[in-house]
Amino acid sequence: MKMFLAYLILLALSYYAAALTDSRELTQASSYLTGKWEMWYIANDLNQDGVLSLDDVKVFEVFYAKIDFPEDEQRHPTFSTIERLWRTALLGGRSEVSKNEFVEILKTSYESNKTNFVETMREFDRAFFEVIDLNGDNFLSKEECMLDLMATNHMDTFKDEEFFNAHKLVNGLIPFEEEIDVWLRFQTEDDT
Ligand SMILES: [Ca+2]
Ligand SMILES: [Ca+2]
Repeated sequence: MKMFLAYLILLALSYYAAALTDSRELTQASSYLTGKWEMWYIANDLNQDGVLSLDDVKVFEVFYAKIDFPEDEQRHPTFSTIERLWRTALLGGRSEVSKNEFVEILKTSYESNKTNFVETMREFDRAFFEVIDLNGDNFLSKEECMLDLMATNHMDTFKDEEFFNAHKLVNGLIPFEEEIDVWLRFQTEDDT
């Protein structure tokens, strides 16, 4: 009888431990992370009409379409990747979204599968950086960053070159992977 009781207690404890483990594995977006997404919504509203839509990505495209690319043929496939990701990952397939809807779309995606969410954001960031990396060397120069900030109406971010110099520079340039990591931490991390 004692053995049986001990067995039952062990069984109960193991279920309890499993339940604790499960709850730890649930991914929930913290208010800190959703706060960053709210800031990102405002930053992505490139035409500054108060609503996020495909018109915003057009602002970016129109700016870069005017610049002579050394690898001109590369630009259009990258633009179509950006549009696809903008439409699916940020707009949830709609033509435009409010700030609350935007946060909800990201929250649902993040909480259902964080790994997929991070990979989608990585693809999204890479597509953008491929456009702004004008000479295609996989590094971002100060001039390339300035043009990007002009394209996205964020020149104020560049004040005193602080923004640029905050990166881990290699020979005075930002390595592509470093810039992607910086953005991924902003878009997907709960505590940085
Ligand atoms: Ca807009
Ligand atoms: Ca470059």
